Amino acid sequence: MSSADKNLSVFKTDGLPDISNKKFALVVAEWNSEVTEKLFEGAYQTLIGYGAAAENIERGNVPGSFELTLGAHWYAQRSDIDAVIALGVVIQGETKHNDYINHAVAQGITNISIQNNKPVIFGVLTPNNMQQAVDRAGGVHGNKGDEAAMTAIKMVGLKDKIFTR
Ligand code: RBF
Repeated sequence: MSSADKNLSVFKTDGLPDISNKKFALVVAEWNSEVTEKLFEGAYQTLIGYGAAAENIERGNVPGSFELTLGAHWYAQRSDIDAVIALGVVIQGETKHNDYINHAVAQGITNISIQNNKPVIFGVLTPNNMQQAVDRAGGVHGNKGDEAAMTAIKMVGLKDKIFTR
């Protein structure tokens, strides 16, 4: 993968699936809400922009990123939801807590994705400081919320390609 491909904000958009009948759940951490709201906005607008219906997008808030796993699990258990996107910001360096939270959420989201057999997207920023977070949530480095939504769309399409024959 070239470095240009790593910024998914300039994603490849050819061959994207029809998501007009797909349902998405966005789970948003309230901790660092000034940034998580921007991630949500980016993810929501990307889903809408690529054809999702507003009534097919649900949102649930959780207090902090640590709770993203359970919030996402609850949505992922619903058979009508096609993909879940977990959005949070854990600032490194402010506290050793970040290591515990980041690892727990990364592992938790991996686990519930496999358990529920559907995409659960890790949209958690782990920057060194607030400025880096702001830069990645609608700032100079794009919006990781957009990328999380695009990842969800692509994984929904891949699942259909593999299982719908
Ligand atoms: N939640 C976040 O989403 N981002 C953080 O940067 C963050 N830092 C925390 C630092 C400390 C010392 C504590 C105790 C919690 C922090 N949380 C953070 C909240 C955490 O995700 C969770 O909501 C709480 O630990 C309750 O389970």
